[in-house]
Amino acid sequence: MTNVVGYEVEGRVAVLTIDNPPVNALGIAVREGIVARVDQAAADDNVDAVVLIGAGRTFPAGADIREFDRPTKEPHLLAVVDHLDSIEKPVVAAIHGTALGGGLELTLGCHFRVAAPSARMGTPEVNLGIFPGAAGTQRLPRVAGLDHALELIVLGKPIGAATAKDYGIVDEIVDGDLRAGAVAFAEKVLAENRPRNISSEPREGIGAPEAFAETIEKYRDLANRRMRGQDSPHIAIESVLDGLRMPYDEAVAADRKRFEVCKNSDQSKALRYAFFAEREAGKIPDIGKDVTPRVVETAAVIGAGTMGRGIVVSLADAGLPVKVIEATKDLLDAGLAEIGKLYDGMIKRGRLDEAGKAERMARITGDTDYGALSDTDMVIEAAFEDLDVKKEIFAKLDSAAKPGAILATNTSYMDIDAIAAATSRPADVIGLHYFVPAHAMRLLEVVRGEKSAPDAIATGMALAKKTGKTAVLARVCHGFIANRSRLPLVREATFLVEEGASPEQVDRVLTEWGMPMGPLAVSDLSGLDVSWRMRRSLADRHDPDERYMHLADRMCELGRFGQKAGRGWYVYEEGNRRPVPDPETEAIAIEVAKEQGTERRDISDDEIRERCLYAAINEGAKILDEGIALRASDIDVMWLSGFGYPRWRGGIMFSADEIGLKHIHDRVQAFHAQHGKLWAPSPLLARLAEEGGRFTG
Ligand code: 3H9
Repeated sequence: MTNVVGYEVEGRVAVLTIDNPPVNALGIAVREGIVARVDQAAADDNVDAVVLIGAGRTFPAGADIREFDRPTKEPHLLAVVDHLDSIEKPVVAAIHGTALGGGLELTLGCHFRVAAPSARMGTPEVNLGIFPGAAGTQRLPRVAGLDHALELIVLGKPIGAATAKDYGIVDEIVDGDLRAGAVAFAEKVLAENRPRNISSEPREGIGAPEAFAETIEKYRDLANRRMRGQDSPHIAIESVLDGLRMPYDEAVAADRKRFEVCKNSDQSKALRYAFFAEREAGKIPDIGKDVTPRVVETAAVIGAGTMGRGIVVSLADAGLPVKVIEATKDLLDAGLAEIGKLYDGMIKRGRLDEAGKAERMARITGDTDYGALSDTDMVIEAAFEDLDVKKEIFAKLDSAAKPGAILATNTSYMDIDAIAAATSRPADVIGLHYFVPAHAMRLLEVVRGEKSAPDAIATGMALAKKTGKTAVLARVCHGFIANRSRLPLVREATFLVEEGASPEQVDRVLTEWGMPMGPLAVSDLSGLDVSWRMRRSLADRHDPDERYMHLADRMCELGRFGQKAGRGWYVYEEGNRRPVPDPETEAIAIEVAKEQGTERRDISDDEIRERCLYAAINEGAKILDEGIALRASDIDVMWLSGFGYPRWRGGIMFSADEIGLKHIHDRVQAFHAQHGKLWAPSPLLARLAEEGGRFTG
């Protein structure tokens, strides 16, 4: 029990070291160990003060999230934190790495806190659908003041050691050896006979909620805007307010009950699922730790269009020197100028300064000659979506790039094996599918071709990490995982408009489900012509028995390309991105419905939700069944980081499991009977529905 918390005495200071890799999570063994060791120190006549520190990479990064699925074992973390208050000898927390959630709460039970300069601290619990349930909501306001406490608790973003010192959370920053510095600090506390700070005691300046109405309103508003639909930030605020209204003991007693409800909520389960799904996505069964990614110290991007420019920025932001290759000097200059403008935009929004821009721009060089690529470690092609163009580029790359360079294509749907076949080294070819805008979007779909080498794939995954992106692996098929699973949702959205729903009804139903924007407003934003071009390029492959998106084509034929044209599914006033309903869209829909023999009718919100979501889920099941995705949770990670699917619903596949696969299969069958071939049920969905199974375990 105590072997996860070590005990050593230095001079008259006991050093308790929590050693529970990888992140020193506060599972039951650690909780028991801390209590036992603290009691040992309290009873040890050779000890006058205590230092609590983490071994390895970090101070505890929180409660053990995996334990949340099981009944809580005593001692509860709250009891551990409270127990620290009762020790007569000063206890100093020594923080390095990430003291998060229960980890930070543990430090608040200590009487003093010192930190390494690189340490980060925070209470990210809201991101897991809970709140700091080990008295963080009571102690943090007393230590840091209400505004700073609410900032940490409601927004869930960690802060650095220097800010923590400004907020009064950290007493001293220790340069050099943390353990030695913490012991020296404890000795100073003893020498100066400093009183112990007990953060559960009432604090001056923290009073009735009415006195803080404005601050509280500010965080309610931020929670509504940044975590729309999510309950936990509001529950966290209620918990903080309890602390203003009640004595400490009553407030924490209320928290214990509230925490259990929160932890068992559907939202928390989905958010915890999302946390582990993201970590799982980085694991590829046949590419173990023994496969080393290739060294990438230089990169190049072919094409300085919208996508190429975003990729260049994401690479330069991560510190990589990047060469931009364009066909002509004019195109190159225009591309580089646009990249400069992207940085200007960041400066305007206060996210970068001029020096930061200059530093990044200095990493970016341009050329019109593929010969410039002879020493580049990774080349990412971001040219026009045309298979012949891409094959031609890859043939050129084959002769220009050095042996072992990674040759990546940023295609969003094309056959990577066909592209790889244009080279003599298909093992070096992978897909890196970025999302617009590539420098800002978190998702990176890494596509594994038939012949991609394991270390080439590992390099793609590592590049994602280096550039702050979430990578998900896909196999080759038209549209890979992300676009292939989303297309059916957009398809149904347009069919529903043809059948009688308005774009605003369709979009409202999906935003009510939690999407940040409706699919039709998104199409207007990204341009209706993008998928129109794709449909036309596939015209010869179209199965006449499958329903076709005639209305979407008609919108494009009429020049309704979306925001850039001032009209698409909606109309847009000059210089305004707000979609305004347009009666002309209905007139066009009526006309197309007449031509296609589609009966127009009143459509319920339920039908819109079911058709849009279940079409995507059915396709997701096919993607899984065909082995295009390694696991259902990978599809979910794509929807969370690529399409803004509400995190508190886990992802489409997790949502399907929660709704029930039997119900979904029944509805898919009904839609199949009504709307034909596109709705053919996935065999995997049929099987799991029959067995009472789940996609996500
Ligand atoms: C809480 O504290 C509630 C309390 O208020 C009240 C209680 C009553 N538990 O992310 P990584 C695993 S709620 C269990 O890849 P990094 C993770 O799954 C908690 N496991 O590393 C992975 O496992 P595997 C509040 C955890 O360096 C491995 O550790 N705290 C936990 O990129 C490495 O993780 C949080 O929400 C955990 N708490 O990032 C912090 N944390 O190797 C959650 C990690 O098998 N954690 N694991 O895949 C993080 O944000 C990041 O993990 C951290 C490290 C920044 C710490």
